[in-house]
Amino acid sequence: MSNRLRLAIQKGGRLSESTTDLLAACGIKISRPDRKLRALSEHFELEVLFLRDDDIPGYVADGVADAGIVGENVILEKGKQVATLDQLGFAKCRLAIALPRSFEYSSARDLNDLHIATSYPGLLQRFFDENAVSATIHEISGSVEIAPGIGLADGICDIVSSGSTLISNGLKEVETVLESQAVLIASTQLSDEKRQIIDRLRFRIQSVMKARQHRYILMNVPNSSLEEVTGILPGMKAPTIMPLSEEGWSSVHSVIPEHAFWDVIESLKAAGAEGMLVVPIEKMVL
Ligand code: PRT
Ligand code: ZN
Repeated sequence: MSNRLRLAIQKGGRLSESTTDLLAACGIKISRPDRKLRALSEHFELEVLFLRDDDIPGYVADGVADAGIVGENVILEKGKQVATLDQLGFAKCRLAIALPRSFEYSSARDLNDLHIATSYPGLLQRFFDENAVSATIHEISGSVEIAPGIGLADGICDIVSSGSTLISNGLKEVETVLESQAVLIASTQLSDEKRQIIDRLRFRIQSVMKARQHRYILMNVPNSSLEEVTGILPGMKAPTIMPLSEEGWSSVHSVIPEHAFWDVIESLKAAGAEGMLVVPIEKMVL
């Protein structure tokens, strides 16, 4: 067993599905009969522990688990000694301060003397210190968003993703305390053997993440437009250009970043590209 890397992941919650999807995309299948709290993966030296997300930093810091997947917000709030290795691109959210909609807010100074309810007292206090705010923190463990409505606090500091929870509770976001997403963390005391396993896991994760961030694009281009089209393509290397059977036309293949996708497509179209096909990439190994 000791030659397996012990990876702690969330047992059930917002991180669970994306975490198991990521591992599956890395070729790591976890069979978890009877929803046990431990499982071994097939085809990779991993033992997976299923925990509450709040417990993951402590388990990794204590060496009970070698590594973990958890939100940055939880790591930073807990302040445990762990190494944060990679951002994983899912469970994106922010820790934000919100006040009743009618509050006239202009700067952090307006927070002075307020009572703010939160499950993140450590991060909120740090924000107050950095911004020279003197306010009272009420630590509560759940349903933070209802605190102002029931008169428990003037405002809240909580995780926001779409913002709809704030809106439906008559609150507005006034400050961002932290931007967060899921991260891979590890113990700072890994043996050489375990370090090798985690390096292999990271290599796979990076190949999957790069693939998710890119698209493969194929198009037909009149030869007279080739120079303009290749100038637009921000591919990894020069694009592949092959002659079509139709005289004067070429097929151009390239890889483009997902974030630039629509801008690039519009420019390519304007430059004369036709019959564009856009294909997801499964793995990308550079
Ligand atoms: O049971 P366990 O302790 O393991 O889970 P949990 O209930 O503590 O956490 P869980 O599963 O809710 O969230 C796990 C992690 O997902 C968090 O630590 C964040 O890193 C991340 N995450 C991403 C979120 C959200 N988005 C999110 N929207 N965590 C919580 N929320 C909640 C937020 O607290 C608020 O109640 O959703 C509400 C706001 O959502 P919007 O979309 O209305 O803004
Ligand atoms: Zn939790």
